[in-house]
Amino acid sequence: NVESAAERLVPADLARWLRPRRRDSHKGRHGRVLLVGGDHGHGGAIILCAEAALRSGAGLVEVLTREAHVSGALARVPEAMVRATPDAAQPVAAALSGHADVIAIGPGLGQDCWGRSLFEEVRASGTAMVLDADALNLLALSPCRLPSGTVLTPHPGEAGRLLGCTVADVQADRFASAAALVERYGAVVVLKGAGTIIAAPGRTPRLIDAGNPGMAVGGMGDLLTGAVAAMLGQGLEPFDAASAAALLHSAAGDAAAAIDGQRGLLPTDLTPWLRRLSNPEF
Ligand code: B4P
Ligand code: MG
Repeated sequence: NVESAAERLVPADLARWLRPRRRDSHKGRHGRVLLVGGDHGHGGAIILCAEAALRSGAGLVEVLTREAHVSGALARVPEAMVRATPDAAQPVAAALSGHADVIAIGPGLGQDCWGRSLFEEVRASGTAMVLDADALNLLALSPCRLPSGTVLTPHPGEAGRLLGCTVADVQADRFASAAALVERYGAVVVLKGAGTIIAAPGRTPRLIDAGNPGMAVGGMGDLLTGAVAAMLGQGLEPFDAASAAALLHSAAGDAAAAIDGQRGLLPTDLTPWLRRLSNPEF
C-alpha cells in the first residue's frame, strides 16, 4: 500500500538538503521572499511567517500587510522590509518591485475584498508560490490547476475544503487525500497534522517521523509557510523545499518541547531551533 511505500523522513535527513553555504555567498543567492497576509485582527500570522523565513535562511524577506501592522512588524522583525497596501487597489507589483523569487500568501489573509484581490494578483504574477490558510480557502472557492511547483500547505480542515469532503474523510486515508489534492491542483502538497505527508506529481510520497501535539496551537502553521518559502528561495526544487521545511519545522517542535514540555509550547519557542537545525553541520 501507499503508506508502506512512502519514504520516511527523520531529522538526520535535513543534511541532504541543507548544506553549508559557499564561502563567497551573498544574500541574493538565498532568495528574495515576499510574504502576503495579516488582515485586520490577524496581524501576528504574517509576522511569525517572516520570522520563520529569516530563521530558515531566506536572504531577504519582504512583508506586505495592513498599514496598522507595519510598526508592530518592524519592531518585532527589523530585518524584514515591511510595506502596507491600504486597500486592494494598490497592486502587489508596486510593493514587490517585481523582484521576488517566491511569494507566500495566506497567513491571516482573510477572505474579504483585501485578501481576495491580493490573492488574485499573486496568482496572476507568474512567481513561484506557497499557498496557505485563507489563500487555500479562497482557492477552494474557485478551484483551478496551479502552475507546477506551487506548494500548498493545508491542515486537514483546509484539505477538506479543497477536496469538497469532511475532515473525517481526509483523515480516514491521509495518503489518498494528499494524492487527490496533487491530482486536482497539480501542485506539491504538504498535508499537515500528526504524520505530515509531502506529495507531488510523479513522486513517491514522504512521511515525516517527527513533530508532536504540543504543536497544535495557533500560529504554528504560519512558521511552516515561512520555512517553505525560505527553502524555495535558497534554491531547493519544490518537492525537496516542502520536505526540508516540514521536517525542519517538526524537528524544531520536538527540540523545543524536549526542554519545557508540550503544553504551552509557542511558535516563537521554535524559531531559535529553526536556525540551529537548519545548520546540520553545527
Ligand atoms: P484554523 O483555525 O484555520 O487554524 P490555523 O489558523 O491554520 O492555525 P495554525 O496555522 O496555527 O495551525 P495549522 O493547523 O495550520 O483551523 C483549525 C481547524 O482546522 C480545527 O478547528 C479543525 O477543524 C481543523 N483541523 C486542523 N488541523 C486538524 C487536525 N490535525 N485534525 C483534525 N482537524 C484539524 O498548523 C499546525 C502545524 O503544527 C502543522 O505544521 C502541523 O503539522 C503541526 N502539528 C499540529 N498538531 C500536530 C501533532 N499532533 N503532531 C505533529 N504535528 C502537529
Ligand atoms: Mg494554518
